[in-house]
Amino acid sequence: MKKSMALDKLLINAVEQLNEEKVMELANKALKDGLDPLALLDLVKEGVIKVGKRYENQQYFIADLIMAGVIFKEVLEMKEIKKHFSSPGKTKAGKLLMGTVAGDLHDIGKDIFIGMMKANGFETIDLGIDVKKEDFVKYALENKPDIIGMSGILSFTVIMMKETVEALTEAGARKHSKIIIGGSHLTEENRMDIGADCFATDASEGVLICKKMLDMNARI
Ligand code: B12
Repeated sequence: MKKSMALDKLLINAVEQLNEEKVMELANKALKDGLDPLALLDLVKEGVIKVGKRYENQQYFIADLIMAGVIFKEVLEMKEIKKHFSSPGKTKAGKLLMGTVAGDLHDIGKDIFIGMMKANGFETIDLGIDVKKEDFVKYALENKPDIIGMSGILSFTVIMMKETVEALTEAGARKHSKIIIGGSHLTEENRMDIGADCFATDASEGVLICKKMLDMNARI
């Protein structure tokens, strides 16, 4: 137990130091020692939050944010994580249409949510990053998803989310679809202002909420 706590700290540290090689070595070791793949992602997330703080304090620069993203993506490519995020087979729990809203290029949170929804039997359509409200509307009308998910990591994206929700409402896309917004900065107050059906600050919480909305049991 003591040993694994130490590994946790080492891993978070290695991410904060942007030591890619060390992160991968520790991540492999942690999984070999039996760490849950999702717990590993939480540790890496803790590390990149520290990178973000250093950026805010001007100890780190944009190149360092880029490196943090590269490291996170490398962890997401590990076979244990990919396996965890793969679809369980033919089960069709529902359809998710997902994108990061206009003006925002962050896609790691979006990809984790998509992975978890896939693992829960959802068919997923990924619109990518910097998605215009017109595209959310177009693909929502075409695909009639059960859930429309929007990711926004930058604080100002609440404005884009609100405009996108308004456009979806005007186009009648909400007849078939529930809207979930996600991002660590979001609050219930934001959700009400934006007009989404629900919000989550964490991907696994988002899956539970979606399953609940569609009345199913979640497998996280
Ligand atoms: C890596 C990174 C980048 C990379 C992104 C690479 C990529 N492929 O995504 C790059 C270099 C592109 C980048 C750019 C910028 N970034 Co940046 N970036 C980060 C960093 C370090 C990590 C982000 C990350 O991946 N976190 C890990 C994931 C797993 O966490 P997450 O995104 O929050 O997602 C979780 C939840 O939010 C939730 N979730 C997310 N979406 C959804 C959706 C649904 C539906 C659900 C249910 C849940 C959900 O689930 C996820 C898992 O639990 C953060 C620091 C931080 N505190 O997050 C800064 C940060 C987000 N960036 C920041 C800034 C300022 C920028 C730039 C403006 C910098 C600049 N001057 O250019 C640009 C903006 C570019 C743009 N237009 O988007 C600020 C944002 C400040 C703010 N409050 O708005 C942060 C917080 C850093 C800081 N502390 O200052 N960045």
